[in-house]
Amino acid sequence: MVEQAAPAGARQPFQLSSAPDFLPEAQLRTLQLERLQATVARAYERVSLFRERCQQRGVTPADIRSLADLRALPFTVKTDLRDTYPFGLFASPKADVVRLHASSGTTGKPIVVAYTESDLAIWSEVMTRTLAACGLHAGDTVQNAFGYGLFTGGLGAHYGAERLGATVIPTSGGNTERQMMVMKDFGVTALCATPSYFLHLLERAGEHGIDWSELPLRVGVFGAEPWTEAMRQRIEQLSGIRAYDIYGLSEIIGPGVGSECSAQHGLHLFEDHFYPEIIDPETGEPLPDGQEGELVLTTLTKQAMPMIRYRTRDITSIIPEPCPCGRTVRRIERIGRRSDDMFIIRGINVFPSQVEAALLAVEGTLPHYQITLTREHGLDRMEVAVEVTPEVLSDTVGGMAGLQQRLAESLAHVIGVRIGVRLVEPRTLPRSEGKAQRVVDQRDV
Ligand code: DLL
Repeated sequence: MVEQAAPAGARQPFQLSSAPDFLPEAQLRTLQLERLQATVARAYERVSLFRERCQQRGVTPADIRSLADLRALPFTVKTDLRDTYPFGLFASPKADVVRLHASSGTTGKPIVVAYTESDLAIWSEVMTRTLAACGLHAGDTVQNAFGYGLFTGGLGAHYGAERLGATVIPTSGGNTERQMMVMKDFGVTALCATPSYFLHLLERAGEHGIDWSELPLRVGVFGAEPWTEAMRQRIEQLSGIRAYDIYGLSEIIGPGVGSECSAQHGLHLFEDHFYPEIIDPETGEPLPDGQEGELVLTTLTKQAMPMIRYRTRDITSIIPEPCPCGRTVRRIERIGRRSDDMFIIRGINVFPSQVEAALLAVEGTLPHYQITLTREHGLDRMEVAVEVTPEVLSDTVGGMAGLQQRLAESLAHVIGVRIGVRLVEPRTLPRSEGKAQRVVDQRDV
């Protein structure tokens, strides 16, 4: 299946037919091996942390004779970036670095990531492939509400959309009034944002009397935070657009690591540039396709900051079946959780995405919720606040109690433990302009 063609007379379109997404598998593996060998040699020569770790294990670049030999190499973890802050993992002289981004994380110093000119060209390429996979083409008008700045979302999507031949409107995140104006007046056909910020825009559009069905908006390109299939369905129902999931992380390049396609099942990884492995997060051992574990990525073409076997902490699995869209680059399941966002309630492991799925399975709620964690006498407690629709709010007290009961049951069913639910009025929970804060952790307060 090939995505929609560009309208005649548009700027030079991105050539989907020649895109590396469709390479025959053998050719792709050969290309990956050549690139892997070059990357390992570069990192070994130029990054002392990597070289020392290889020496401790007795491996040299010459030992990488097949893709499977990658397993002999050491992992890289987030703390390696923090410990070598700011520039310790760079493999290019500062003079060749043309861009820096940083990811703040929740505590301490940010991590800094670097790009050479060639890295930026690759980033534009993979973002172009991302947007094409989401059904965008030359001639589209793209409102880019990913944040511009140190965050990679804004500039990543920007260059990809320009290279695709689209018209980009760099609204960045926030300033919702202006977003409304742009969406209404500029003929926007595609919008990039975090899914939580898009929900906020949808809500505000209703208040501004904007009728979605009259807008030419057709596609939403959403990512940077976990969101469930149930959330996609809500978004698509409420807005009438097609909502696609895109994935990436600063350490690897930013957005542009993987993307859904028209099949909307799993995200294709652009594996001619980023080589995936799935490992058991406890033992570090590789897992077979289809089995869930931690995604580990190795960059194959990055110059300024090659990443070898980077442990993403994102939990997913490789989908073994070929995709109906015809792309040969492999797919991963959507990222529902990270290995570090789990909390334990009365002995049961709970992930925020399970809470989202359980809440959205019940009619009468809005897709806005927040989880609060507290600790009493050494035990974790969890409460979920969820907004209800205005109709529910005007219902009888009995109606509200019934809804609360249904939500508690749905949560108990999904999670296996009863959790406190608090119903709140529409528009009372905080709205995000970027990544939503789904969990408020007061356990150390
Ligand atoms: O969030 C890059 C990005 C920008 C991706 C715009 C997609 C769109 P970081 O700020 O470094 O980079 O955060 C990376 O966010 O390890 C995941 O845990 C999470 N994440 C990103 N995309 C998704 C997604 C950008 N589609 C971290 N689903 C990653 C679930 C996601 N989690």
